[in-house]
Amino acid sequence: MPRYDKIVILTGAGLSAESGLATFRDEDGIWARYDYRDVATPEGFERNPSLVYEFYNMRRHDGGTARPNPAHYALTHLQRKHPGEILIVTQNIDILHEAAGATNLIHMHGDMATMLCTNCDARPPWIGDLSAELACPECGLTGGLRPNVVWFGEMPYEMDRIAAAIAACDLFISIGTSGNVYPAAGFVAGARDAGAHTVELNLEPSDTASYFAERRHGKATEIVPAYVDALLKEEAR
Ligand code: BJW
Repeated sequence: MPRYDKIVILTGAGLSAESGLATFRDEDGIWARYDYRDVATPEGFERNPSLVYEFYNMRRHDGGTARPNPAHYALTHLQRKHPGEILIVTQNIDILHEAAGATNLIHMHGDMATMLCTNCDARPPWIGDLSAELACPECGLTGGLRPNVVWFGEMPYEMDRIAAAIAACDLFISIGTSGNVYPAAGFVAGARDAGAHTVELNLEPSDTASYFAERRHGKATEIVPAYVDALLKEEAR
């Protein structure tokens, strides 16, 4: 009988930092170079779609060359070895969890593998650079394609499934996220209210650090594999 039956793992940009992908709010992060209102809101896209296409084409190029790091692989290892259920909820749009072999995974802020057609709601594969001239492969209309990402003011994906998993989990682990962006930043409080043990694994204490029962701070490639090893050893006893 494992100590924890149902585990939810929330991941953020810090998990992919050591794969070479920039975080958002660190000193050298994406928001130090771009105003989020210009590139990560529906209003910004309406004002200047070319800038938004350019921003996400660049992010997709960077993401395409990135490889999973030992922290991504450690989480996949945990999913394979742990006898209970493990849901990974990522805020990241990169596809490094998939590349590392993760299975039960939700991209709550979308992903860079697909586009979103605002004309027909299709989410076809994103191949090549996005532009206003591109026609949707499903409905054939031009001008409606955008990155399949969740911007400020939009509803994150699969919130019902996430809420149900958090309400039922007995271990909640948050990795590489600053705790700045809701609703993800509120998951720890929900898990705690549901009686789960809560663990933060991050480079430094996040904005929501005080909500966690256990905190380990350091680089994801070091602390995540170490935490996974310790958890599996404890469960094997
Ligand atoms: C390392 C490391 C290493 C570095 N190892 N660690 C109150 C309640 C509810 C909502 C709101 C509220 N107040 C305001 C809102 C609205 C808004 C919001 O949260 N605003 C805040 C700024 C206050 N939220 C929304 O609009 C969301 N929608 C919404 O709320 O709908 C209504 C709703 C309400 C209630 C329930 C359900 C729905 C949508 C948010 C969309 C976010 N979109 C973005 C961009 C799109 C995707 C993309 O382009 O990639 O998503 S913003 C950006 O931030 C991106 C990220 O996924 C997200 C989170 O960032 P993350 O991952 O935490 O990165 P960082 O950089 O902040 O942190 C990295 C951390 O890693 C740091 O702590 C480092 O120390 C650490 N680190 N290197 C380990 N090597």
